[in-house]
Amino acid sequence: MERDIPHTLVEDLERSSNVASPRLDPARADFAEAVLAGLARKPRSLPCRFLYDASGSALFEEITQLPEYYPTRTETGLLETYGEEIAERMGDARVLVEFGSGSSRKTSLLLSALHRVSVYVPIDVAGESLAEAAEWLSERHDGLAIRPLVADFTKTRTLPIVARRPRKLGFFSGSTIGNLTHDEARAFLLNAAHLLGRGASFLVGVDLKKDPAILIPAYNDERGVTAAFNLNLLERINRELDGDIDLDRFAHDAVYDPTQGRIEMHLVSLASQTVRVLGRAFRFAKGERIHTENSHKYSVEEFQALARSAGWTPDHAWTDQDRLFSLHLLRLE
Ligand code: SAH
Ligand code: AVI
Repeated sequence: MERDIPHTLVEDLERSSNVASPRLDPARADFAEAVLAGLARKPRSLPCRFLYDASGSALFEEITQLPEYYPTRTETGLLETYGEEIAERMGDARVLVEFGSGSSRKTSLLLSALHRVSVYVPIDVAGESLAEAAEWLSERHDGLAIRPLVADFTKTRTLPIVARRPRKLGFFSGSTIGNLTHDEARAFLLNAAHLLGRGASFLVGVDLKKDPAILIPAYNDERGVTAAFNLNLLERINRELDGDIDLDRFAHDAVYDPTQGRIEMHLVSLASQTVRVLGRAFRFAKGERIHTENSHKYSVEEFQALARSAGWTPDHAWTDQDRLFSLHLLRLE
């Protein structure tokens, strides 16, 4: 969709780029606008959806394999154990819409149990990983029509024509809903209700509240993969927005805020320094932070209350033995 880009920003982009027609690239303008605004506000923050360029998506896949990062293997285990039961409860609708589909590895497990699904719409901001995932999935699920949508799932208001059937299935895995604030998550669930329609079933993966001694290492792993994932945002700014940020002068930090029930990722300035992005200067004091991601954790009851507040009826929740992760089935009556 064409966006309304402030004139000065378009000029900045044109001045800074040696690539033809930056004016015609709304994705870059969206990134530029968010970065200039996010670095100017105090405290500084950047929207976490920008963590997922091609390198960021690859680093996230690496995170999912880390011994400290329990969410992916635990949710996969739940799908392997309860797949048939989940599919039975989800019903026989033909269209599956997935939000933040990433590599679609868990989707393949779900699709193997959802025998009636014939149309799959994965929605993701990361265009390259979306295309790769679509190809990977098409090799494994014969006859499945895949219609990827490169879009922000908080702003998606319509689906491709083949998916416009009255009753649909939804999937939102990985606890990506935890990357939204409670208000954003409620708005997302309201919009998902609009997209999926009356009679819809929605399967949502949600990370559970737990001991920070388990949470902190999951977001600050020994090998430093999560640090690289976080710092890649600065590298993306340098590459796409003509930045001059020295990555050695920022460090990854992950903290748990018990009052908000969330992990926060930050980038901490290791020195008093000035960085430049699109010709604009931003002064950092030593120790000053850029907040790059929230990852909210919920109890089963807290998430069910949130879902109810957005018009969804909780149908069932599956959890693993160690109560690390939950899979919620919601219905729209
Ligand atoms: N569901 C997958 C991937 C989780 S990673 C799994 O469980 O493994 C989060 C995914 O959501 C990434 O692929 C990222 O590109 C995508 N994403 C993050 N914010 C988004 C947004 N606002 N709109 C669309 N996709 C988004
Ligand atoms: C995608 N999302 C649910 C991940 C999470 O756990 O919040 C992103 C992530 N950030 C750091 N590690 C993983």
